[in-house]
Parts: sequence; structure tokens; C-alpha cells
Amino acid sequence: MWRGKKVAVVFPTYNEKDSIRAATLEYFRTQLADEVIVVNNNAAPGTSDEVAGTGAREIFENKQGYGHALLRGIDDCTANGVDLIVLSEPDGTFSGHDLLKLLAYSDDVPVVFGTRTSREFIWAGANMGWFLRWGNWAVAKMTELLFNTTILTDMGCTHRLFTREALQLIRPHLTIGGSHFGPQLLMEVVAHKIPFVEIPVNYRQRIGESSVTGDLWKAFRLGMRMIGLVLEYRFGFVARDRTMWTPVPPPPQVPALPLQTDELLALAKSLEASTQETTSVQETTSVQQTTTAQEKPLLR
Ligand SMILES: Nc1nc2c(ncn2[C@@H]2O[C@H](COP(=O)(O)OP(=O)(O)OP(=O)(O)O)[C@@H](O)[C@H]2O)c(=O)[nH]1
Ligand SMILES: [Mg+2]
Repeated sequence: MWRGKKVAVVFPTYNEKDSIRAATLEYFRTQLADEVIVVNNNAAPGTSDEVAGTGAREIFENKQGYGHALLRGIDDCTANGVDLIVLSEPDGTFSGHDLLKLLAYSDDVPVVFGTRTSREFIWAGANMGWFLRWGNWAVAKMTELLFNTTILTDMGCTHRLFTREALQLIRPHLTIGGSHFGPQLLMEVVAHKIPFVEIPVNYRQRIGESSVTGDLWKAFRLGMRMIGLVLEYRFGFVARDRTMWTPVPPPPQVPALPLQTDELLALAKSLEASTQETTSVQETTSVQQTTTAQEKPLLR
């Protein structure tokens, strides 16, 4: 639970039998995760036995692929009223310790991306050699430049946080079932103009064999597809009828006290008007705008 909000961590699993138990317990130990949802994507035999008894809820996705597995987890969370959805991997690479950092930024923005390219956060033995690190960085910088976004240094880090409202907005546009689902998720956040921030997350050595970026040739092809995807978005080849994220107008500034009676009355009126305006904005959008990011200014 984070500030009264229900938090769920989604673990897609394919080949993480030897690490999934420890990974699940690591996230529960933070006492921040209300739920850990394991999406079994035709996972290695014995995975379910490892998950049993950890407190995680196991669900199944038969369509093979990283994207299919994550989408299944996302759909489960949004259907069950989870407020803050954190994606991760149960292969030992990501740290439960970073959950707090992702949640802390969710107070300000509806999407928090992790980056694995900050040198101080890359552990010995992690699969983040110079090619992966600088390749990811270069494509992310290209995206930052082409879309004039806030700082981006990693396109494909699974460790990310989304509010339910952000995911509901972009969900109809998430179509990729394979490994480049991660970059598509990022591009849809950018395309919908959803406010986001990117923060460094710990990236450790994988337990067991990577089936995606462990092979340099596969990683290179994935990189090329990422560049293609970014250019498709930039030059409008991807369907464009999107409902943009609706920012709520900021409340009027509260002047320093002491105030005269007539000033107090004027302030009360303007606050009332702004509350009504906010309510009407929320009513006219199809998406519920109830994230802390929007509520927070009203509380100040
Ligand atoms: N390779 C693969 N991974 C899957 C599949 N379904 C779910 N996953 C999950 O996707 C995550 C990423 O796969 P990994 O093998 O760890 O690949 P990786 O080297 O971490 O890839 P990156 O995170 O892109 O660097 C893991 O949590 C897998 O369990 C699938 O069909 N194939
Ligand atoms: Mg991995």
C-alpha cells in the first residue's frame, strides 16, 4: 500500500524457476506490495511449485511472449482495481528495494520508468556491457530528441510503474506480444503525452539464462526494431486517434496571510470555482483522472 493506494507487482515468467521464489519474497519484504502477480507464460516445469506458498498469485498466459505475459498481468491489475502497477522480472536482475523509489515518484507523475544504464547501479556480472548500455542509451536519446521528452536513457527496462489510469488510456494501443513490447509501452506513454520521469534502478546479474538480450545478435536485432518503432511513431505510421492525457488546471496560488476579509472571500470564491472546473474536466474525459499527481496540487 502506498498512501492509501493498492500496489501490485507483475512478474512475467518463462525461465526463472530458480529465482522466482526469492524475487517474490524480496518484493513482499518491502511491505509496500499488496500483491505480487506471477504471469506463468508456459514457464519451466516446477515454477508453480516455487511460487506456491510465497503469497504471490499465479495466473496463466498461453500466448508465448514477453508482451503477451505483461499484458495479461496489466489486464488483471486494471480489472481488479489496483491503483499502482509495477512491472518487474523475477530473474534476480531487479531489486525489491527499488519499489520505494518508483512509488515515491508516483506522487508526482503517473508513469515512472526505470533505467538500467546508470553506471553506479549496474552490478558486477549484470548483462549490461558497453553495447547494450550505449545502444539503449543512444535509442533513448534519439527518442528524447525526436519527441522533446524529459530525460530518457533506456528504452527497454522492465522495471516501471504506472497508475491504473495511465495504463487504461494506452491499453488499446498496446499490440506487441514479443520482446519489443517494452519500447512500445514507452512510445505510447510519449504519444499520449502522459507525464513521466525516468529514474536509475539497480540492475544485477541474472540468475539463469537470458533468452532475450543475452545473445548479442538478438540484442542487435532488437535494437534495430526499436529504432524502427521510434521512427514509425515519429513519422506517423502508427494509428493516431488517441485520447490525450488531460492535465488538470493548477489551483490558484494562495497568497501569504494575513488577508483582509474581502480578500479571503475572493480567495474562497476562486478556490470554489477551480474545484468546479476540475470536477467538470474530470467528468468530460472518458478516463478517470484520480492520480495523486493531479490531486497533489489541491492538497498543498
Ligand atoms: N524470453 C522470453 N521471456 C519471456 C517470455 N514470456 C515471459 N517472459 C519474461 O520476460 C522477461 C525477460 O526475459 P529475459 O530472458 O530475462 O530477458 P532479458 O535479457 O532480461 O531481456 P531484457 O529485460 O530485455 O534485457 C522475463 O521475466 C521472462 O520471464 C517468453 O516467451 N520469452
Ligand atoms: Mg531479464
